[in-house]
Amino acid sequence: MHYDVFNGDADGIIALLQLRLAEPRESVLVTGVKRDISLLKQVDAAQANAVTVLDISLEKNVDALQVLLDSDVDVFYVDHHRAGDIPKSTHLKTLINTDANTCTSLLINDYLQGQYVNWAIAAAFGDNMQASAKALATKQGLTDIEQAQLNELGVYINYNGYGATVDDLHFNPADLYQALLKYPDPFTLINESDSIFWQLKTAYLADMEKAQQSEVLSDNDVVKTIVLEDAAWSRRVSGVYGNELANQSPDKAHIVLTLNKAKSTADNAKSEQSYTLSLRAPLNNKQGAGDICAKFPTGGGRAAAAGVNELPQSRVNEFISAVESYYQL
Ligand SMILES: [Mn+2]
Repeated sequence: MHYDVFNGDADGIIALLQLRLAEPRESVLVTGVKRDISLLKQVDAAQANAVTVLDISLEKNVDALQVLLDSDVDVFYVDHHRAGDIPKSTHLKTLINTDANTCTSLLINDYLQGQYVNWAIAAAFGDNMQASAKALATKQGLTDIEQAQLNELGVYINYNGYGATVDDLHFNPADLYQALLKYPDPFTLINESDSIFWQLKTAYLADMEKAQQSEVLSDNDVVKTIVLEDAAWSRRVSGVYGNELANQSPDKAHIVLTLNKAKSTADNAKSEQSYTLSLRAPLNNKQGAGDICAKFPTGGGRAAAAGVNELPQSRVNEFISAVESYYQL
């Protein structure tokens, strides 16, 4: 049995899409919401003979990876997140590059020598790698309108991956992948009325309109912080809204806080509110976000974009100060 394990965001979905358009294969799909990156442990080592892993940190999946390698399962691992110590094994083939300007779909695009480059461009836009996406699009001779269309497509697929659980999402990422597999050329999808592209666009615009009305908790030259309510739409839109804020003010860091569901404990009076936090480094200074978040429990991520799954309300100001002092000139 072959397993395809992939992050449920645009980069993960489109990395697999390119690979399976080029090399069709029956496989068991393992994916989830964008934040769910402990995916490899879902693979049954007894059932698997080969596994492809896309766009999830090797460091965060190394224990499950070691189990597979010890069971003589062949693993092809492609990613751009923190890798940690990569196990040495004849069963492991890796394509890993943690450069802040590349993503898994761009690595796959290189691997496939540009066979589905329009999809790769959409994915790079979706992962907010604007400069890399534009450079590749320009190299392909795409018009400004075509570039804008692929940008939209990437943003909408990426937006679909955000949520606390798959129930928050419009489409289960595995279903979305299956649906997109019918379109070797993303422009066919874009030009088809009522396609998933248009369904996602309508949903996205409705959520973004709500985000624009949200509370601004802090704003200065260094960092802007906004707060979203505890609702499915907030959990869907938070990451993409963070990207939009970053693109509007490329010299600023951005924090998006989304209130978590209150935990129902017997001890309710003592339980504290917490936030899911997403931090974006200034686009013009893509560093530090992962390090700042890693200083807080349940935090981590990449240099350019990182997060904390449960930041207690009492530590919000401390977090904002940490971001301020890190990026202050
Ligand atoms: Mn990615």
